[in-house]
Amino acid sequence: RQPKHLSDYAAPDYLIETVDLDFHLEPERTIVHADLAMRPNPEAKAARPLVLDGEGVELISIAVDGKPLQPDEYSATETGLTVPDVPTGPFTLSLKTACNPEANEALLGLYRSNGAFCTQCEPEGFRRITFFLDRPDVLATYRVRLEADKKTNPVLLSNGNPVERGDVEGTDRHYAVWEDPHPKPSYLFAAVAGDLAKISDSFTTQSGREVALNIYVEHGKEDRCDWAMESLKNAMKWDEERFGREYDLDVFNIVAVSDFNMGAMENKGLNIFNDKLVLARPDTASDADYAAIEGVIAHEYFHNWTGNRITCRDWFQLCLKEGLTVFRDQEFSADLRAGPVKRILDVRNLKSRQFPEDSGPLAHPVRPGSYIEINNFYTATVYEKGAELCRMLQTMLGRDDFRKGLDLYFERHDGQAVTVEDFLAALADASGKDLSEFMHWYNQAGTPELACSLDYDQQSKTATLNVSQILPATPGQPNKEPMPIPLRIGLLGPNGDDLPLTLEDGTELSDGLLEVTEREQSFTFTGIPTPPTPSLLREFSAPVRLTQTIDLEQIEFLMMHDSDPFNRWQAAQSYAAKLLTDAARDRYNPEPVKGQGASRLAKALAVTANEEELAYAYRGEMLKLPSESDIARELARNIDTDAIREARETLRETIGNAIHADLAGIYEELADTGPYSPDGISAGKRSMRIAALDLLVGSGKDDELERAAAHYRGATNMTDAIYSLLILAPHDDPRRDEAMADFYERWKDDALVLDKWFAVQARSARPDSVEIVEGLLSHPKFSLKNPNRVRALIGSFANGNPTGFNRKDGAGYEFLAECALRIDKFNPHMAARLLGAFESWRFLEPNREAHAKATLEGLANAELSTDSYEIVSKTLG
Ligand code: BAL
Ligand code: ZN
Repeated sequence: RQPKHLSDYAAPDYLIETVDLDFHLEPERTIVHADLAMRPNPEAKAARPLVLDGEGVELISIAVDGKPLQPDEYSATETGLTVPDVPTGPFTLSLKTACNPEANEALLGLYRSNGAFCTQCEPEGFRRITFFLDRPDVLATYRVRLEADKKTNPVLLSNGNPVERGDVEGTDRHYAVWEDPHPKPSYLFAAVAGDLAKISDSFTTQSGREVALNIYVEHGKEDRCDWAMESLKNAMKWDEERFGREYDLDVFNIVAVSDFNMGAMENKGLNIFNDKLVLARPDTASDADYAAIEGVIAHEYFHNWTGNRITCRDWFQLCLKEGLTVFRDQEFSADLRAGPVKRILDVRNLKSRQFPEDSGPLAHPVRPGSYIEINNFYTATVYEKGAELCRMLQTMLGRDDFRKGLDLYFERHDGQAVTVEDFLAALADASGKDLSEFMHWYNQAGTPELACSLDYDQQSKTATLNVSQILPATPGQPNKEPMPIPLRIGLLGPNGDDLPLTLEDGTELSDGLLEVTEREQSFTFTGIPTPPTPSLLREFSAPVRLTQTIDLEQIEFLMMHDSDPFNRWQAAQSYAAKLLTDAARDRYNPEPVKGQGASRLAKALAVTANEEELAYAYRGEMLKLPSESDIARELARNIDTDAIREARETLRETIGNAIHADLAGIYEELADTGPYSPDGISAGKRSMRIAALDLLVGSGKDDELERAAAHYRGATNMTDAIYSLLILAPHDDPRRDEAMADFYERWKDDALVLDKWFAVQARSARPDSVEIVEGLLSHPKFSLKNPNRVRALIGSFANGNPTGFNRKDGAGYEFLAECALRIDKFNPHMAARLLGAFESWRFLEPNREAHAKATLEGLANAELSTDSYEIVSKTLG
């Protein structure tokens, strides 16, 4: 349980040039022959024993250059293989090993999902298949032969291009050989064997090469793959047009499996997906599912260049591939759909998942300096904040120079395993901009606070923006250096138009972009005729917490007039958040959410909702109140989740009544969305209509609950069905029970849709939600072994039901701890993820805080995996 440190990085002692693997696939005993062409690394300090990683692998035989080694010439343990004496020049290491895929419940390495063999090797799963230098800076070309029973495994896949296949004479077995010409680290290895259906298509690259595209799924699911295929083709085209990146093999395969710890995996030429992120049909997948599939299919595809062709030197550099690839998939989705709405969704995701991480005991830099278990660092900080850093770089360099920088990065480092410094050096060299201070963003944890105030001087007709950056202490980092922060702003004149921005030195800011570099800085604008209304951090130009002295009237003004769609939405959120935090701070006080401010907010929302030139999806977002977690985050301390819920429900009621007629009008007007299509306009209409329905039901009128029940009954697609079910779920009403039973009956044999049924109940804020969720653990359709079902029930409860999880008596905490302990015995990765839900325990009011602490202490005294130990010990602090 000793931490590893970035500063201890040392180049590998040996290199592996080619890997020849031969798999004899059997469910309970798979034999792997590996021939590894190795040589000492000239960059290593001294000749050393050869030490290979391994985990639970059984060594059957070992030879060097064809000569078998005697037992006293090596040592093989549960965690590795050491050969003290190997040749000083190139040599071939031959290993014969065995593993048991059927018994592999950690879902790392080679395992079985629904009768098929599949693999997950990132970050350190390859060592569960054979002994290896299982680190990302050892790059080799692979030739893989898979042999298996032909009847049960007609499909045999690995990375690269298929080169040979045939029957094994005299047996019921067959084989396939795959070759991957591109050197890759072991974490990108993949193999799949099973009885799968496929849909096929093709893509012609910009240079005219034909690529065969296949998506493999369970039989009977072929009719749910069209959207994933369309998304893949769109992604391939977009990456050529936007970043000049072309695909580099003859085939691109995607396999969807139902047991998968993560969302998907970018193995070279053979992406393996959680089937949740592939399968979609209008009656089984919601608009959000469609959007997620589009984004993740693109994400994994984009890794081909950002991650695979150029990979990470070590796992501390994980953000190098993940942050950049998330940024690329966000840009892709924004280009394909309504850009501002995508930005709103991304920022909402960042704030709800990454900001709490950054302010809690698990805070770590985007490039961490140490870790105990790397699996715990696939975090919102590495991914989402990592993407924000790339976005800031693009903002500061401008799109053209950013593109030039990336071109140089690809040219310089193709085929290499590199660092964040290499990435920034390419951007700096191509743009001529000094980015040395930008490294602080990668090395310093915590969300900076940007405290702003605007002073207006009537006499000189100037407005001065004063900015301070406050860098909070985080674990192990008490003091921090100021960081370069791109701050995009506007100043609104009395009619709501943007005023021209001219700095004192005469510089005209046509794009409103300032660069804050000091702890304290001021910017003075000239020629401002009257006191302006500041619109700060437009487009959310940096991942910071903006604080400013601004009153409700000014926020309302921005909500009506801001030309920046992001900030216009932000103003609506800020207005509501102000009312909600005033109502939920210390003790529940209904006045702010029932009084005049709430009525004004309601009227402003109605005006925006009726602005027809705004996109439906955008207007839908405007109608959504901040979530309970958003309010908790704004309150920052002494959090009482019941008071928050009461405040939010009251504001929902006030708004639902104040603009009832407008909402009902919107609801009726959008009734006919035509045949289902996942496109932005159709999805936007559904989203806006459901947002109106939510407020209407919030009004408390009985006929509005009937409206929601009728919405469920009349639903012709999953979006309408699942959101109306979600709205009905907290109510004690026979119509809720009927809808829930109907949904179950209809979908009880469809795993992905049934996950939604579990999730809706887990998220439903009811006094008895702990008991409901506990009861569902014993449901015949529930299994702790399937990650999707665990996330649907236990994950949704812990992360999507703040009142249930934080119930005053501590029962929610106890429930999560018990589940995590059970799961930790066989799937530590999954258990540790669930335990992340405790990250904000110190901000709770004292009674809840005490319950959470007692539960965490109980966990700390239990027998834990390394994964869970790291989370629990750091969370307790
Ligand atoms: N590399 C793990 C899955 C992903 O981020 O694409
Ligand atoms: Zn990724």
